[in-house]
Amino acid sequence: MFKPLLLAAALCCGMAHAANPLFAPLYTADPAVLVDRGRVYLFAGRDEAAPDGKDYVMHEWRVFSSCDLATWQDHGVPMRAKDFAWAKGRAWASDIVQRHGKYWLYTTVEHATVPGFAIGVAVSDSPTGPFKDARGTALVTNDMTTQTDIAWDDIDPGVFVDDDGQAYLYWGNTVLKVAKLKANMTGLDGPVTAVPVANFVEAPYLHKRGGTYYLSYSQHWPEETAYMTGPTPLGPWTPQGVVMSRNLKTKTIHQAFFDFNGRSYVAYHNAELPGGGEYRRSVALEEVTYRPDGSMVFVHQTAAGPRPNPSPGCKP
Ligand code: FUB
Repeated sequence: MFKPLLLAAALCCGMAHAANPLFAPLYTADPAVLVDRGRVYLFAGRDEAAPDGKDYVMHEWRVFSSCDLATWQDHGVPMRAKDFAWAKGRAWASDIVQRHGKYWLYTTVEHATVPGFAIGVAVSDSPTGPFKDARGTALVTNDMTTQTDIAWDDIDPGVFVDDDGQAYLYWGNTVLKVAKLKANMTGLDGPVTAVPVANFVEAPYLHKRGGTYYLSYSQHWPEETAYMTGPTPLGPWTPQGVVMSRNLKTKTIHQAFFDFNGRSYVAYHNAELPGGGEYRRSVALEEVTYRPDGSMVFVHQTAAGPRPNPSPGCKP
């Protein structure tokens, strides 16, 4: 059963328009977006750190949906990190795609027996879950990649299914990596390739507009959002610069670009909810504009968020 989540601005002022950041009073981070049958589904990790917390406390992902980006419904918890029997916990960044009539959730978790972070894949018949481990083992473990010796370099999956059905998995921290996915979505198809990107930190995300592929990511520390463009899902990549500036209250930003009902958007996180901070972040949304040459206009964070964009036929 859908539980309406009316945002603070809507409650106080009788407005339908959701203000940034979204999903108060929950602290949320690392948005991933799926547009399915005219509806936007937004997945986020839930930040549960105490106000004086010194690290992420993240046990579960949450999923919300909207027909207009103004009113959101809270569908609760589609999955917890420990739903992967092989995981120790830590529900870090995820990504969601639809394929073969099913919904595939790729997530970062800490592995229980292979030291370091890992990437798992879970599947559901519904975008709101529940999601179940699709393999029974991790898709990527820290020992599979050797470019750096840090424990958190295999995080932040960004999955993209191209028009020809080929799926790609980008991921990484410090070193950007990519591999093709098998048609069954649960295995790597071929080698893992490191992609040299200056100043890359994390949060790779691939989207396509017309015939151009956009590979966005977080660079520098504190992070800002940069992107590159290319003619194929594997590049070659042309750097296009910074599209969103760093946050004031948290060093991470983690973006997801998407199109919905004729307009373009980016979901990201800041820490602007009351009581927010480094480990108490909040997801927000902005509209994105493309120039005629395909480059993106710099995105400024706003308190208002995007104007409502009602999707015809989508039932709130
Ligand atoms: O939320 C935990 C980690 O912080 C994510 O995996 C990174 O993208 C950064 O946002």
